[in-house]
Amino acid sequence: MKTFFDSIPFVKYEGADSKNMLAFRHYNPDEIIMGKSMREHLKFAMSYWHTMCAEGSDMFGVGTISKNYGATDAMELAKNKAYAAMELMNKLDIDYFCFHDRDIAPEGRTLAESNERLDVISDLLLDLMKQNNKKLLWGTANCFNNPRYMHGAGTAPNADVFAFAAAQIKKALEITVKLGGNGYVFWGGREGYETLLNTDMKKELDNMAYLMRLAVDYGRSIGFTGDFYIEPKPKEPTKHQYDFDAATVISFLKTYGLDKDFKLNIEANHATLAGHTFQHELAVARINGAFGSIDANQGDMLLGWDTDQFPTNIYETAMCMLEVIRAGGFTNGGLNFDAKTRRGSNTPEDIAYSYIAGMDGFALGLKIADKIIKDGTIDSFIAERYSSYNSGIGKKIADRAATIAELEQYALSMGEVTTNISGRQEYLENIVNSIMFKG
Ligand code: XUL
Ligand code: CO
Repeated sequence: MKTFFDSIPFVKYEGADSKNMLAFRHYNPDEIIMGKSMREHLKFAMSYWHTMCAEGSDMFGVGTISKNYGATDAMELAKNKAYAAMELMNKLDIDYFCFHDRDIAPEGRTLAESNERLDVISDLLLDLMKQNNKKLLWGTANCFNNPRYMHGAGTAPNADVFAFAAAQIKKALEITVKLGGNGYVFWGGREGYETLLNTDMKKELDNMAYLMRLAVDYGRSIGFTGDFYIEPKPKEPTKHQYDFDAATVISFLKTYGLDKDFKLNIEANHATLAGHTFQHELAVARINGAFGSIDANQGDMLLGWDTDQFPTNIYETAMCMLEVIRAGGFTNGGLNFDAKTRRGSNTPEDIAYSYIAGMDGFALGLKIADKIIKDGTIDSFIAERYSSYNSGIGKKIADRAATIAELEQYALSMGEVTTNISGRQEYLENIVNSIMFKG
């Protein structure tokens, strides 16, 4: 079999003291934490688009790394990419991957030709996945790149575009089911607007929901039992994306009766673009029963766009894994590295260094989250902070058995509140630091 990543070894766990940067220092796939292996907890996935396709171009310059895989035509390229993807996942010990339809097979001159190409490549991927024991975390359709989607896909003012998007999503669902995908993602790339001077917001939202309803009904009819996800993002490419953040998306799903079939795919960099922490978005999803999957990356707090960097901030990965554990862990979801090497990190080894950094970052995050839970200070502090609801007037409120007149009587007889106690934020931050760093 042709190989493409000869400079990358099979990466193994060597422990925290290893000096080998092409080894895992913290990700020990078989180590058991809270009764489950790290492999099962973390469910790492490779993003096909960044890792197999993107060549490092930006608005000011062309690519800096070739993802040509020695191919001379578009279909040979797609096939070589599939082989290369398996080789890389094997070397990095990653079990899952995620793709857009157009990442795995190039768009043809017609929709029919695009679909035929998807058939050919998905046949190949199916074989390769069986041989290499790889799984599809989720599939999706790229309904944002082609100029036909300049005004949106499901939210386009042009019904022909809506129909085209529906057809593309139908095929992407078929491929996802064929490859045993656990999830199907809607990221509303162009589903937003630039100005209300030309936009009927209600019509666009109604249409977007209808497209999702069509996808759910069709997906279920062809045997898709996994989760549909919406991936919230507040801006970029449009000024105002409809799927702004977790709370907006949950309200949308409930309004249109889609909440039984959809969960959320939370991306760290999208959370911060919305002015939230990653942990906030995960918690909003969790408390609404909508926690699904994660696009693992990090942004740059000095920049106002989606930098999709590999996650190396351990405080963030720890808070993320704390939320994942509180949500009961992943079922159909996992940690997809929706992340790319910087434009200046342009060698195949940089891809390996990046994944190792991200995987070790989340392995450490998992270990720290486990320690925070076992230590118990944070959880018991939170429980204690609300303990006034366990007895007396608080118990009545908690039981929803109080009347407003009774509460007034209580307040009048109290005179003034004298029972507020410190929230101890800095103390708690230092507790987390004392668990994370032993010096
Ligand atoms: C874009 C983004 C997408 C989705 C899949 O910001 O995150 O790659 O994850 O379409
Ligand atoms: Co993403």
